[in-house]
Amino acid sequence: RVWTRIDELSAAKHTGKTVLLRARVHNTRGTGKQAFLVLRQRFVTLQGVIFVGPAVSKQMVKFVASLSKESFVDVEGTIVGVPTPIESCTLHDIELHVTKIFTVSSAMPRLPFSLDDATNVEPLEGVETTNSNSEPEDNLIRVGLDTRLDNRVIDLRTTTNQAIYRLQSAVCLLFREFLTSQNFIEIHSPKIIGTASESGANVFAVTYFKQQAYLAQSPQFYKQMAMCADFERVFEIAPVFRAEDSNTHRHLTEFVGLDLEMAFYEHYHEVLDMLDKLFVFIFKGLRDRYANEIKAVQRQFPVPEFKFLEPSLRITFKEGVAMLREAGIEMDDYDDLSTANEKLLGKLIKAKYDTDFYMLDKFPTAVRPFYTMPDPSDPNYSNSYDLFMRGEEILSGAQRVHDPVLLEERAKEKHIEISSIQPYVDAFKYGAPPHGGGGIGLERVLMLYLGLGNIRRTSMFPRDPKRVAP
Ligand code: ATP
Ligand code: AMO
Repeated sequence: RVWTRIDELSAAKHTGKTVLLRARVHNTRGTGKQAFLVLRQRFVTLQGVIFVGPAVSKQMVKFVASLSKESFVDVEGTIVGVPTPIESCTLHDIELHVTKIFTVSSAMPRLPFSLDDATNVEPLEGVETTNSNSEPEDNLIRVGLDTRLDNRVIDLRTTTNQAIYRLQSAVCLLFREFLTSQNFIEIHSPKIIGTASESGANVFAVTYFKQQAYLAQSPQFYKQMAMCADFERVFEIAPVFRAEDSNTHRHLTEFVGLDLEMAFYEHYHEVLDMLDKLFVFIFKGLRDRYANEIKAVQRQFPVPEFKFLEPSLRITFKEGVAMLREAGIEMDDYDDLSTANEKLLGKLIKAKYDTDFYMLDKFPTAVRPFYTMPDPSDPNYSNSYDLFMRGEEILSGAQRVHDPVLLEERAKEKHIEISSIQPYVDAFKYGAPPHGGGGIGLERVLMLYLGLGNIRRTSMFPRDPKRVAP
């Protein structure tokens, strides 16, 4: 038997042909002698019709009309062209005249929510939308995020979610494609580690036989040790664990880290140049290869198109602080950016340069991890940077200290017990190339690119301080 996919069907090729499909029942409607059923595969729908006739009994029509939504069925029938377009289906110029239908797996008659309700336009708190009034004035039902996450498998069947997770896959694909083309290799570093790499407080401890171990907060030490081992250019796509009790729209306790590290020759800006090209490649790839998915998400979440410059905008931390001060913000030279100031700076930059993406270079040394290289010409600042999308951080990175003496000194200043990071420090004792890199949060990139306002919308089964199921 030959199985057909709905998205392969066309009036030109299939009119008059008999086809066999396995699909979900998106909905049904019966009128005695005939019944309509919308069949769905992933995000494409096709109208099916069944009439009483020589091969079809009245009971069969009744059975079709009574099928519960979301059931899986095997259907055989003939493809017929229709004179007036079927607005409610993706394929609007053909329908399927059903001759045989079998239930493969039936869904409970009551769903936690309807898929149609779950795709109604959603008001987005604190996110700029294309309509001036982001609070829709209609009586449509909206499904809350918790209800969706509690019933995630059903929620994920919506067209919007089908598109979001294809786009998530696309970001990883483009990340891999670009870096591979630049002679990076993909590595896999351990997720059970003996010591914290970022700071002590936010690690999940696990009992590891007779000793204590931790879930990796970042592949930081390992991607740097790969530099010491002469791999020159590496990347990793892997889970990152953070025991932060942050109940915000942008923190998860487990997220997917897109990390990279590279040796450079003369200046750490070689790393920034690489990051610039990487992000432009990703943004263009999404825009040019995934326009349909982006459109599908925008139907539910109407936000302005994501804008970027080529090459990307690059400003220094000092310049950023000056812009904030000009806007009336009081802050010291070496203060970190608060979340509010980060967002404000994003707005100021958008107004001035019309870009939703920029790089902020030369952060104060005091607010960066111990492994960050201070700027040799002014050690109050460092050779480190954050990248922002729509005014929120999506990447942190830096040139690293590759001199073991300075590394120990910097660790001690940050009150880190050297014995706890000894194997990492030792890695630099046998010669190490100057190198730098960065870590990106996959869910944040997608949330901000699409303007979804909550990171839980871009994590298939999100983990936050209150949620470990499903
Ligand atoms: P990010 O800065 O986005 O959190 P990061 O990994 O660099 O990413 P930190 O710099 O440690 O993490 O995060 C601190 C920022 O997150 C602060 O600016 C703070 O505003 C915000 N934040 C953290 N926890 C909370 C919380 N519980 N409620 C509100 N905001 C929080
Ligand atoms: P950092 O801790 O800033 O840097 O993390 C890098 C990027 O990871 C994402 N991110 C998160 N995403 C979701 N939930 C969280 N709780 C969360 N925390 C961070 C952000 C952030 O920009 N070792 C360095 C990277 C480096 O220097 O190479 C690091 O981990 O997008």
